[in-house]
Amino acid sequence: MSQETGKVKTMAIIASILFVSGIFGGILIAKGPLNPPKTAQSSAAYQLDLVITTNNWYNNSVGYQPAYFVVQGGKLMSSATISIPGNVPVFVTITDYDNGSAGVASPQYANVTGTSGNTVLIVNNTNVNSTASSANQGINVNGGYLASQVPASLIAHTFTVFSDGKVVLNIPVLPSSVEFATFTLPPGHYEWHCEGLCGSGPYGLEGAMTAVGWMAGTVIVN
Ligand SMILES: [Cu+2]
Repeated sequence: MSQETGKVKTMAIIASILFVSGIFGGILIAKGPLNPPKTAQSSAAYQLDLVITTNNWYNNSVGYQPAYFVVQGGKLMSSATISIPGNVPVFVTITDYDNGSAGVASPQYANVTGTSGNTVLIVNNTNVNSTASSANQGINVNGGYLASQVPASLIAHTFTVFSDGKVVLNIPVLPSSVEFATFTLPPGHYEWHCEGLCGSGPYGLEGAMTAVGWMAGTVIVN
């Protein structure tokens, strides 16, 4: 076989592979699920996962400070900018690893506002417990409590969202708790801030409380 014939044969084989894979590829694409229409996508609920941890090194004079993080793609990311879709129910889960309470600057932040029913489901090791029983596969579960308000002195942090300085969302967060709520916001740029006195300094308003990506940031609603 001459080199030229070999090249031609190789080309013919490559061409037929491309042709066959083209046909089957076409069939696979045609048989694949259709992309959902935009309207269906935009009406779907959105899951926002926030995590509060405490062992974050702030600086040598302040030491460790608490900080909010956003779970994205299985990783903890900065909370400096939180992006969520607009006019869509957002299911927010706040997991608070902070076991201490800080209190709040103003009693209004003890109220749950801007969530569905103005309530939050609070789950922690005190209010979720179980009792052995002969029914229910051997366990009776008491699962958290739905709160529209919490004692101000127990608050560890809040997730509070402002629009032009006005509170549009306030979720008080208790120590060592996981909280669940749903809210919907129209598109726009908002500010978020923790209103717990969780920072450093004599009033707990310094350190993390002044720092973007720690206890403050922007919420971009698209
Ligand atoms: Cu805080």
